[in-house]
This record gives sequence, C-alpha cells and structure tokens, in this order.
Amino acid sequence: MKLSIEQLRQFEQQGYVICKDLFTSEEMKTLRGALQEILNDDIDRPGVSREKNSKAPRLIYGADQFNEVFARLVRHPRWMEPAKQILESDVYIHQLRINPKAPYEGEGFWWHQDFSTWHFEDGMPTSNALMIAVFMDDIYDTNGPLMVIPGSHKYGEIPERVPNPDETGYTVMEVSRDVVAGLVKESGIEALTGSAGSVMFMHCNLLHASAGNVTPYPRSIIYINANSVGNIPTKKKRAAHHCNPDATALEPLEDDCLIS
Ligand SMILES: O=C(O)CCC(=O)C(=O)O
Repeated sequence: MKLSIEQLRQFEQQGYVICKDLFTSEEMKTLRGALQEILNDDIDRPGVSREKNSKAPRLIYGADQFNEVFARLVRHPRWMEPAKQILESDVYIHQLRINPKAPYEGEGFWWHQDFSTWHFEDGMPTSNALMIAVFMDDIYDTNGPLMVIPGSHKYGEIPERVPNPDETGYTVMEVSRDVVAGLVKESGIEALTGSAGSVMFMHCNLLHASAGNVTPYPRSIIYINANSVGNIPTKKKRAAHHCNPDATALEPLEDDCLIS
C-alpha cells in the first residue's frame, strides 16, 4: 500500500492524511480482542496511567513489548510502507501507545505537539517522525476525536510551551492559549473522524488536542509513533516504553499477519 501523490501533497500541506478502512473489520476484531485482554488483566504495570477521576486506563504504553498481537501490528506493511514513503527512510518504533478514552470517563488532552516531548525528554534531533493513529472504534464529532490545526506543523517546534509531567514519566508540552488562538484564527480546527480501521498519518509537529468522551460510545486510538532510523534520540533517561532504545530498522511481516 503506497500513498498517492495527492495524499503525499495533503500530508505536506495539512500535516496529516487519513486512509479510510486501511484495516478490515476482521483485523480490527483481532486488535480489539487484544486490547480487551490487556484491560481484563487489571494492568498495573509501568507505562499505564489512569484517568484523574476514575480507575479507567488513560494511556497504555508499550503493548508491543508484552502482547503478541500488538507486536505484529508494529510490523504491519500497511502502515510501514506509507511511513517509509513520508519519512524517506527505514523506520523503527519510538513508542506505541493506546489511548482508550473510555465512555463517560476518558478525559481530554491540552494542545501540544508530540515532537516537543520527544525532543525535550528524549533528545530526538529532528521531527522526521510520525504519529500513526489507528482508529479502533468509529470516531465521531462527539466521542472525543483528535482535533488538529491544519498546517500548524509548518511552524516547527513551538517555543511557547510548558512541560506538564505526570507520575508515570509522560510529559505533555502544553502550548499557550495565545499561540493556539493565533494559529486557529489562521487555519481553524479540524475534528478527525472516521470508521474503525481507518488510519491517520500525522506529522509530529502538528498541533493537536482533544476533549473528553462524555458519550456512551467507545473511542480507542492506537498511536504507532514511528521514527526514522536516521533520527535516533540522544538521551536515554526514559523507560523503553517511552523511548525505545532498539532503533533497528523494522522488517515488515506478511500483509495477513493480523488474521489469526
Ligand atoms: O487520543 C487523544 O484524544 C489525544 C491524544 C494525544 O494527544 C496524545 O496522546 O498525544
């Protein structure tokens, strides 16, 4: 699966491109089953954080390091080929995270750029890295979709931001209201919606945020955060689930690797 010239142009101009239904409903069933197994295990492990006001998991890092299905997902050719096209290099996983954003309980995220965290915490040299969002559920305007400011990646890393660390080693680099207002005035906000199995390729400097999920609808997203093998972080202070020390180029598996 390759991105068309039109899709590459959209990525360059808007900072993201959504490939509708990249994974089939059968493959999504496998992924949802694997997530459910992780959730059933009452996951008290490093890399898992909870919502402030409930026990619901907020972030699950590193599932590729302890779950066979997610280990296969991170070597799936359907996301790897487009990622290699965009980054123009071989890739490895900087981090894999699942944001379950549970019905009624999943809370929002303030405006930030992921590259800002990877640069600040991990010493990632450049923004030649991607967030690849696999929609595990149907995502509507209402159940806490990711919101982006189209084209904001073109401004590079925004200096007016404040680190907001949590106790698990995850830091959001929060961008000031004034900067957000200025960029929104110029380019507006897009809520990124789509059916389960759709995949969004997103520039890691694209400014984004999301509101909480106050609906009964599930809204899980897997973020495969892939880095170019030529862009290795220089700091080794964070855990492997936040900053993978193994930067070996990934070899893709077969296209049917999620059909068990
Ligand atoms: O999944 C979301 O709603 C937002 C997640 C996000 O911005 C992040 O984890 O960096």
